[in-house]
Amino acid sequence: MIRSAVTVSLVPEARGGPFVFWEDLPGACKAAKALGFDGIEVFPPGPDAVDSSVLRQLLQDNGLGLAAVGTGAGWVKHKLTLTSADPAVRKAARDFVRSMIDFAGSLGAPAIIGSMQGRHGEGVAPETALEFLSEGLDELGAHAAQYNVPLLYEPLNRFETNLINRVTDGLELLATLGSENVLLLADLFHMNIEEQDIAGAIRDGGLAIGHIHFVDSNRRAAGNGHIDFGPIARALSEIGYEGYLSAEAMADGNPERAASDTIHAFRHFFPSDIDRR
Ligand code: LER
Ligand code: MN
Repeated sequence: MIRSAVTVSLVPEARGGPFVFWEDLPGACKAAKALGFDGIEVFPPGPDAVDSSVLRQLLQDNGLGLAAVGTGAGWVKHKLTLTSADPAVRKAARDFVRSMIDFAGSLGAPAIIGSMQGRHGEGVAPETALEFLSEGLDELGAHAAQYNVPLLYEPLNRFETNLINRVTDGLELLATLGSENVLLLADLFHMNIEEQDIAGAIRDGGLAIGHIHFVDSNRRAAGNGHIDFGPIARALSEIGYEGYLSAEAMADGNPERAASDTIHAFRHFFPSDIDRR
């Protein structure tokens, strides 16, 4: 069964970024429950920003799952990346992500490596950056395994990374890893820029896809841009996708509207996943 989720950012420095709810975690949980979402995806400033027992209780009280935890604050707040030229920065980046995996894993959720992957250049050759990335993903994927959750690696569009932009390149990267515990996060916004055929790329990804950022072409809530979600829904059904579709979208100052547009699109394109409840 495919489940719906909506993002909540707790990072003031990320203001203007693609998150639906902002700062008020209890309020976001209440709104997500009222609209009928299955879960939330949280973007916290760090591993200690939210008490995990408080979050567990909030999730339980609202009948929500924790879909995933973003680690991008390591970049936004501390300028850490797994591919920095500076070994001390690479180490601090791995330490940061490891602690986020511990936070998310203790709640049964995977952590996401998106902007923490960094980019090549500034003294780091392309092959070297990919080696640094593989080393980081291997170590962190193995760390996540103790919680029985994968580590999610997200290809980003060319304006955000020059490392891996497409699903098939992501598959090649996963093939270089010793850990089998790293899965791909397919973000429809990035895919709309980089893939020739979004549904085809999802079929190529198959069960290596562990999470989806469900969003439209212009990074607004699904239904507000020009992505054709019908073929995407069919491709997800064909590959037997059973994870979350998580709304990582710009709210344009109206989180309730972005969330309600998302859940309407979800119900429209994934009716059998609603019926099976
Ligand atoms: C960044 O563009 C993105 O899509 C996030 O999910 C990365 O953390
Ligand atoms: Mn994303």
